[in-house]
Amino acid sequence: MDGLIPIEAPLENGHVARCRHWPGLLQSESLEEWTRSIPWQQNRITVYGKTHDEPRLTAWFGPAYTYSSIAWPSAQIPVDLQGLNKLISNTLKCREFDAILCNLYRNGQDAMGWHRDNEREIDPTIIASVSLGAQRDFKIRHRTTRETWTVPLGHGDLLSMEHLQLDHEHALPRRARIDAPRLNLTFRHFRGGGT
Ligand SMILES: O=C(O)CCC(=O)C(=O)O
Repeated sequence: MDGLIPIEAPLENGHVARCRHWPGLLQSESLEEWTRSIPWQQNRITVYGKTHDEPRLTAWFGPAYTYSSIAWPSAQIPVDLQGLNKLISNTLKCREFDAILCNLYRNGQDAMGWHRDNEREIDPTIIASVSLGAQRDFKIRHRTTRETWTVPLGHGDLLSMEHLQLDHEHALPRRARIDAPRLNLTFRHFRGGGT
């Protein structure tokens, strides 16, 4: 059963921004196995002229894609992730996703700042996010009203972000007291791909 996070904000383009949450849907997935099988890399990003390590490890599967100062070459989605892709797209009743961004937060010091997944090639209709491992707070806020929602994401949770990339941004803040890792997979559609 999914839970609707009380966002439900009508947008000027006629869509409704919303977020749905399925706690524990994928709890049989193993954090250790996915951590082992994904080819993690440490990227460096340049912000305001300063270059530093991103506070997390990442991997990308899908068409060539650039965000911040990182250019990912195209990479095929591995067969085992395709299985998860099918399961999630069936749950969300949408076509299979074209791309997966993988994030590994080694502990509470690893994080992701406020941003939108609003690159031109990404379809904002629905982005799906799977969490494994340590529970972390996922934050969503309206860009102008600053209204903020906190969704604690635990092991096996599925979250959908639907039309959420226009007026809202999201983040995964640092948490000083968390020592355990968390793995996140975000499934995205590329514009013009599939039906
Ligand atoms: O780890 C998360 O839940 C957030 C991931 C995220 O914001 C992203 O990949 O754009």
